[in-house]
Amino acid sequence: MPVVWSDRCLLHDPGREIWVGLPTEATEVPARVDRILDTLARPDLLLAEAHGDEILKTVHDEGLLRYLQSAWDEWQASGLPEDPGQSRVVPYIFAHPGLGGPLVEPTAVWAKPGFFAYDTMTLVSEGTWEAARAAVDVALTAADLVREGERVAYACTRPPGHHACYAAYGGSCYLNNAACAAGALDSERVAVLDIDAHQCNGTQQIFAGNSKVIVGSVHVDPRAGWFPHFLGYAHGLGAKNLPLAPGSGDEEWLDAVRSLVTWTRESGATGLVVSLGVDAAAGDPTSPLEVTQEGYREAGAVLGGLGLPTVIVQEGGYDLETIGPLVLETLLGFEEA
Ligand code: SP5
Ligand code: ZN
Repeated sequence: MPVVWSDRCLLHDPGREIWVGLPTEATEVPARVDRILDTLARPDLLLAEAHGDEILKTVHDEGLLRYLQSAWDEWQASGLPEDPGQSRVVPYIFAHPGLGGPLVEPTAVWAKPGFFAYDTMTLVSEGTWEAARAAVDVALTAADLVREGERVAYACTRPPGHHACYAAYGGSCYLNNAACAAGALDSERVAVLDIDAHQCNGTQQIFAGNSKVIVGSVHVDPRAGWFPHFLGYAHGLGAKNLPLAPGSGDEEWLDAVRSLVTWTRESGATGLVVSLGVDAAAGDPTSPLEVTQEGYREAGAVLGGLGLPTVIVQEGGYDLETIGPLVLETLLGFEEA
């Protein structure tokens, strides 16, 4: 299958994540893309083509787009990297709904991130906008190929996108690449099936009440203490959520993937976007699911069995030793379906 990427996706360098107030090592690092592409070893890699903002503006609020585009420049111009010495854009105060409202976009450079970010783990560096915008181009280029007749295309996107909401960013995500791909497919009904270990709260919010796009997700049960904590429960409205207990392995996970596929078939969907996170694998540092490489290969085959025009969009997966093989096995499983 065609593999689309962009060297601009490497420009984002969050450096670290602020967790419980402390700087911890970044998990969403540029090397993830290198490891995937090294393993896929395709001589025929396609570079993303630049696309306009039309679809992006249907997926995201213009205020969020404007902010992300200028956030690092403003931060740098404000002198915060020298005093007090913070080289990444990071929030300190949040526009929490409990404040009541109306909440007004603040003027202070150090207050602005808390108007648009919902966690402290998703830092903005020099190059974050360029990389996130390039990832959208990667997803849109893959969608073009599928619209033009390819059965499936793989978008090697980074930073990931499925936690990015209409007007807010978080969960290592800034712009929702999979949502853009779904918006670009010309199928009358598109299913987005998300097999990342974490629930796709952004994708679900963006398409809530949308008649073209339906969203299903299998993920670790947020009730067991996992990101995104506030969302992703089975009773979540407007989407199919299949939360799994920590420790779940191939059997439980593949059962859930199969039921997402059955649900998709019954929905009459004619196009498919797969949000491919490989962080449900045993050994991934960010989730307690225990899926094997064979499990990912079988998931690829199950998803491929739908026989729909498909864009596969990269989401999470943080174990640098196994991220490449896990993606490769999934794509091979899809191709052999
Ligand atoms: C796209 C994607 O997979 N995003 C993952 C976002 C989940 N990150 C939440 C991490 C929770 C904090 N764990 C800190 C452990 C420190 N030892
Ligand atoms: Zn994830």
